Amino acid sequence: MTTSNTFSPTARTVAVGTTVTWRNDGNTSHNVTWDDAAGRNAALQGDGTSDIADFASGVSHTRLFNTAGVYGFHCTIHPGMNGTLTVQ
Ligand SMILES: [Cu+2]
Repeated sequence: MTTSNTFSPTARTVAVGTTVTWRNDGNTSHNVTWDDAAGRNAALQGDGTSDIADFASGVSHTRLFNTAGVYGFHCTIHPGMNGTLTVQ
C-alpha cells in the first residue's frame, strides 16, 4: 500500500472485521503511525497491533479492524505521507 513516499490508495474503506495489509512497494523504509488513540486502539492483532514500525521495501504488515470509524495515519519519516482508513 506504499509506493515511493505516498500511501496508495490514500483513502480506503473496508468492512468491519477486515484485515488490512500495508505493503512497501517503494525503495525506502516507511511506517504506519496512527494519528490518534482511536486508530491505535482499533488496529488489532494482525502480525502485530497498533502502529507499524519502520519496515523495508518488499515487506508487508497486517492489522485487523473490528471497530467502525475513520482513522487517520501517517509515516513519521516522510512529512505529508498521510492516509485514511474508514471501517464501516
Ligand atoms: Cu514513509
